Amino acid sequence: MELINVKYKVKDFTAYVTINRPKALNALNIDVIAELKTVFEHIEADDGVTGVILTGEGEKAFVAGADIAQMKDMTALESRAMAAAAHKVMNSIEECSKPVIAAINGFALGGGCELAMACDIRIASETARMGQPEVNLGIIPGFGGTQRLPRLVGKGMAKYLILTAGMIDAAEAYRIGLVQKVAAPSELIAECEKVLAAINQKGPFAVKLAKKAINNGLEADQKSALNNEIELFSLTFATDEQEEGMAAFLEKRAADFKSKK
Ligand code: DAK
Repeated sequence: MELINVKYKVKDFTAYVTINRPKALNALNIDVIAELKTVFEHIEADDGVTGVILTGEGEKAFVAGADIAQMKDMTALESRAMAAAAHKVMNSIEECSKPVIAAINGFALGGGCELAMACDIRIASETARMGQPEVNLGIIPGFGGTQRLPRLVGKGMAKYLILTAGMIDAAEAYRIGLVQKVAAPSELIAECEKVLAAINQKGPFAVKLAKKAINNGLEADQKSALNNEIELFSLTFATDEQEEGMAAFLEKRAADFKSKK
């Protein structure tokens, strides 16, 4: 993988993906989006990765939005191509078979907030600031914000944030359910690792199916979503994981899912 704008490393089965344009507050340009695509394709195919932490380089920003300098002179058709490419990447993160945690280490604005929302879980540094300031620029959110934000915080709060272009701090993001935890800046990555470690102790197939059931369900009407849950739930009974998890409970011992893989 040739990467310039994104850093990638794997340690202890965790992939660390870091957007690396600190001079532009890690703004998303076409190259970053292309590199994220490559990285997430790689993660999906790599059995040596069981979880992902996505963050921004430096102490100031997760991602301060799409790159305004690059967008300024785009034609409508160019902006459409960019949106299509970015949506594919956001979807591949949302649908990744491994849990993805956004470590929000500073500004997460516009496309940055949208990138964080495509992740499964968001953990913010106390210094994080989040928002969808697009209407300040005469545009609307274009990387999924009009759809993922109301699904996370409700229609009223999403309209409030998008229409006012307001920026909120980590405490407020936590209060409205936009982030699931807040950590001291120095503890941010460790906190994400702790959450991934907790998930990794569970049955990996069950974790994957639970994520799928939630994602599928939110795209469907309730009846179809519940039917989908029945199918995925019953599938877990075809696995060694279910046998091991239930046997371990009844034998009053910790489940050992790893040896059942
Ligand atoms: N794009 C490009 N450069 C950026 C940037 C951005 N989004 N944000 C910051 N920078 C650059 C600044 O220009 C500055 O560069 P130099 O002047 O040093 O060369 C450097 O990063 C440091 O920024 P500041 O000097 O402004 O730092 P401050 O601490 O004073 O302020 C700030 C931090 C985050 C409050 C401020 O930088 C800021 O307001 N940034 C812009 C936030 C923003 O509006 N983001 C864009 C939201 S709109 C699309 C789909 C989706 C989108 C667009 C198109 N299509 C399908 C085409 C999404 C759009 C958005 O994300």
